[in-house]
Amino acid sequence: MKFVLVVALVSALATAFIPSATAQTNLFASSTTGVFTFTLGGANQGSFISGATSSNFRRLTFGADRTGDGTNDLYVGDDTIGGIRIFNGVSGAFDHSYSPSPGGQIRELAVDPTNLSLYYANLSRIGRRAADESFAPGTGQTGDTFVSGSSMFSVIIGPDLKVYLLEGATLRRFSTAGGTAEKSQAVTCTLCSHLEFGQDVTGDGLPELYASDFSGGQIRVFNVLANPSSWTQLSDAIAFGGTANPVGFAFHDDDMYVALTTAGRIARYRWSGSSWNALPSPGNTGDTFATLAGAQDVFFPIPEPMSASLVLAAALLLWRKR
Ligand SMILES: [Ca+2]
Ligand SMILES: [Ca+2]
Repeated sequence: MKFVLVVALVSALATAFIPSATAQTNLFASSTTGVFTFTLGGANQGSFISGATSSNFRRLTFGADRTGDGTNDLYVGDDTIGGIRIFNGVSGAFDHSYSPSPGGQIRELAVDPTNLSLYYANLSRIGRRAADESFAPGTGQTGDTFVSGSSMFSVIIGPDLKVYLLEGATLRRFSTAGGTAEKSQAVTCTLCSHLEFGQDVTGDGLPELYASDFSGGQIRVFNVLANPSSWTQLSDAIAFGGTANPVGFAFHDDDMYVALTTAGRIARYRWSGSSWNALPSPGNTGDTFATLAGAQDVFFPIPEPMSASLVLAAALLLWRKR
């Protein structure tokens, strides 16, 4: 049964992720004023986007092709317009934007890899649009509202294809149908601003759920997959201190990249098998991968269909071992 599920998902992903003209191996990073690409050596390759400016860009992700060229496009939250800007995923040219209603303060973007629906957190709710931008409300909701609430800063789709979000300091899990939370649990997090599944630190082959604590200055870690009915909060991955203000972060191989907005840099750490250790890029010290004033988010695009399929298939195959 689970094998059938894996095959079905791989097929869905192969359809959903359309081949890109160019393979992307760079890190994409947003700051309040731009979107840049970096080599894994920490070199800033300059602005990726053109045709739109802001003083309040936030999170970024790659999602459904809206420019019609057959490649995934770049989505960036923009507090200045209270909405989401869509850029050509290959050229970086601005294409169009939309403002959810209620709009304002888009603080997180997440894509469902099976159908490229876009989820967005804007404090009072989680919104959702289908790949064609049509409204995709959750059960019992209208318009583009997936679920409503308060202090909604973050949302992510897990390898179990469930929707995880933090409402204040309460971690909640929903099915993609929305409606009532399947599970809710209070956690320690002062102001969590981003969620991501990443490095398995418990050794069971299942990724952990990570959250950046903006005010607390930590990267929090939750084990939510080993026992879906009983979650545990693990030791913090990294403690930056309260003034660095970690926001978006991303995983690549054994490394974690973290955008520290007030500190104005992207930090990098490598998992040793037992701890996270600072890994500066050449020419830098401490945990500095690159300096970036007003750093907001970091992201590794998965533009090629097999890459996307293999990532989730691998996660699900590991999941099968339970
Ligand atoms: Ca495109
Ligand atoms: Ca684990």
